[in-house]
Amino acid sequence: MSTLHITPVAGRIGAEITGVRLGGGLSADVIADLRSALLRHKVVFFRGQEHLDEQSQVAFARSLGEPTAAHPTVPALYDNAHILDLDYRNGQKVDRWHTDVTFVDRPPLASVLRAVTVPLAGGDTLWANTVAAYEYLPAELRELLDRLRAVHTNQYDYTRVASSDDPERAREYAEIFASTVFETEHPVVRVHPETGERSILLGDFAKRLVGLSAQTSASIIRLVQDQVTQVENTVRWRWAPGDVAIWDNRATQHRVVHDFGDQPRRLHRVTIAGDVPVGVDGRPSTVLAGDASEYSPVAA
Ligand SMILES: O=C(O)CCC(=O)C(=O)O
Ligand SMILES: [Fe+2]
Repeated sequence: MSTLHITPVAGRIGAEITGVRLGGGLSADVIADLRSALLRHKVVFFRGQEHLDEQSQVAFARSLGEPTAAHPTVPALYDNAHILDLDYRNGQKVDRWHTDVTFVDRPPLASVLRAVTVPLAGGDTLWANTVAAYEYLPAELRELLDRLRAVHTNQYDYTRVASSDDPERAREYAEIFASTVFETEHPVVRVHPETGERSILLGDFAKRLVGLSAQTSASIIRLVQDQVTQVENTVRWRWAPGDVAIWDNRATQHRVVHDFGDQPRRLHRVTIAGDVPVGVDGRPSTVLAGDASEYSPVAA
């Protein structure tokens, strides 16, 4: 047992952790407690970690697993190969519910996100618990979803930018994002490799359901996403500089709230290598396009 204090933030997801200074070299006890809090609460928050920089953020992330490259297609921060620089002046849009990097066969196990610059108000981030979402579905719907598979892709429609955005920058960013095509077929319900819990694996990169018409696919995806993102399944974090959030990317979706206009907002993300998802029937995800081996090893 370590000296961590863990306080739930919302009823079904999220906890704030105090009593730890994040960085490399944390004791095995602390790491074990952090890991179990992450499995239980799905996203954990830390205030006041202003001492962290790129190097120590990566060193800390390494204690949870092997850091991936910053992203399969988006270049890393200039001086650190593991840091994805989320700076909203670059035309990046993450204001739709998603699980990180699900267009590859090995989506990250977890993401470690650190606030560098945030607006005085606005730009909160929301997370949804995809295990709770599954558990609260009617049994008949769970049984259907257990058998479905979905195609996830990084090819997305860059024309769907908000009116406040710069369409030219959004188009440029979308071109980089999709510069190499990645496409993977995942089970819609995955079995969590550590907890055994069933979790919904969909989100914004899921484009269609295998074997169903485009219309039926879209309707079912919308139905499920509406359930996942019900406010009861979510938690919302109001950032201050130096805050860190870690989420279990196998059990959550998230999105930013894009209500901060032109104010600067910048966060640095490190992702930890994950495994290949497995469905209720034991079938793993399969690659349709793209080789993600340079992006990330497969976690054991
Ligand atoms: O900027 C945010 O709040 C979330 C960004 C995001 O989607 C991510 O870090 O994976
Ligand atoms: Fe994300």
